[in-house]
Amino acid sequence: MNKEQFVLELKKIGAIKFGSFTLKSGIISPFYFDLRDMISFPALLDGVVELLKEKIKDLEFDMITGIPYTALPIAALVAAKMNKPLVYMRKEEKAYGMGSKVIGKFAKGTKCLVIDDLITTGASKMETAESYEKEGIIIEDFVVIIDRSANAGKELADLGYTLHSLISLDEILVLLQRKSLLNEDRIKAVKMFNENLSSHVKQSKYVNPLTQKLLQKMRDKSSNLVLSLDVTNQKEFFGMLDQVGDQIVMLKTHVDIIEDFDERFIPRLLRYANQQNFLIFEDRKFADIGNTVRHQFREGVYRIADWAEYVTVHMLAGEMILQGLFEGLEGHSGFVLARMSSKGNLLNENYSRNCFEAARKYPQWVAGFIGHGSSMEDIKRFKSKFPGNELLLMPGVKKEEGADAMGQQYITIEEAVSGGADCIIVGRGILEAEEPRTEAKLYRERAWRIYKKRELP
Ligand code: 5BU
Repeated sequence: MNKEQFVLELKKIGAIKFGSFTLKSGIISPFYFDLRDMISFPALLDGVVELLKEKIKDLEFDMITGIPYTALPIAALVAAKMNKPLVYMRKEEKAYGMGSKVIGKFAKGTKCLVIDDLITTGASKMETAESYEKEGIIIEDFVVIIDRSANAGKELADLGYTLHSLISLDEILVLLQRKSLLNEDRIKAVKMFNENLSSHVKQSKYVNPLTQKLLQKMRDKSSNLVLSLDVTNQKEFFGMLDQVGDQIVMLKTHVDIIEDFDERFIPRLLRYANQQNFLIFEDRKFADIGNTVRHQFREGVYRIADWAEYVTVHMLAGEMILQGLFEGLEGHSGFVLARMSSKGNLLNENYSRNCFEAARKYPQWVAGFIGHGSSMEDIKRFKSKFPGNELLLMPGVKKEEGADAMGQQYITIEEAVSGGADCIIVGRGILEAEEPRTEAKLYRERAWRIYKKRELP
């Protein structure tokens, strides 16, 4: 069976349909693909197995898996015919004490090829890869029967995976049109539907109002450098700003470490922010109940809400903390701590995911996340799970990798920004340099060059 015959057969058995279909999400789609029933047609099943074998014959892998349910029987046949072991992962949550979620025998470090029926976005494939990787199985390649996505191949490539597909949506359209099985109008509808989907994604970019302001300032100053000005008196504080203020897009403060803090500090800080054109970000790491953080943010000695555009927020106390902080205020947003840079921190993957879920509901109050990673790819994967187009701010950045004596861990500017950091937060890398101004300039230029290539090509 060749590809053309295969597509025609799929159409015949109703596995690919064109018309008007209401999807689970409520969206009306002009096409619908469902390959589940293929197993009831032996010739078709045999045909797809042969096509898949041909597709993967030159790839390197030790075993095969199929994503349940649709792709599993297909993967089993391919594996048996290629004399490769098969494993799969149970869909159900693991009951206590059942051991690995993977069914089948394998050794850690084994390279596994993943077969699936369809791909719509790279996200679910990435989740699959991660669950296998957690079990010590290496995933590099995905093979799908139909690629109906806009650019899942690129999304996966960015994360270090390769997508191979038997056939794309476009190929199916061309083929069916050639056979007069699909009219012009239907084809137009499908194309329009896909274009709308992708422009919808683009339009929803950066709904947080403050984010626009930050992005504009970044472009105006050609800088995505945030200075973490962790010094303990006003003289050093403003002395440093005199040197580096024009290089940074935002100033990150820990106002409570200024030992000679008095009523002159904030007006002076605001004058600098105005003259040197930077935003202010108090890294207060709020973590209490809504009522308490409201006082901490708006009242007390520091009255942070009077002068800081951004603050950091822990999600430990639950999402209502956002309401406590921001409700009824304008011109303020939070960065949620989804990962930290310090060794042994307790913000694990599950915690990050919960942060994303909570933040998803409050785009007006969450401008982005604070995060870190062990490598560029680790950061890319982390960022790809953000619910929308939130910004990623990254502390723990220096020219060279390393650590301090109290648990801080550093990655390089290049890894941070290539991985997806929108701004880098740098403290001692600049503060302890012999010439802070030269150093700030260097950090700015190096981070901006990569960011610009990534976001403003
Ligand atoms: P450094 O001097 O570049 O190591 O300073 C880093 C700053 O970022 C410092 O003010 C920390 O409080 C802050 N920080 C961090 O280092 N790691 C984190 O995960 C978070 C904040 Br959140």
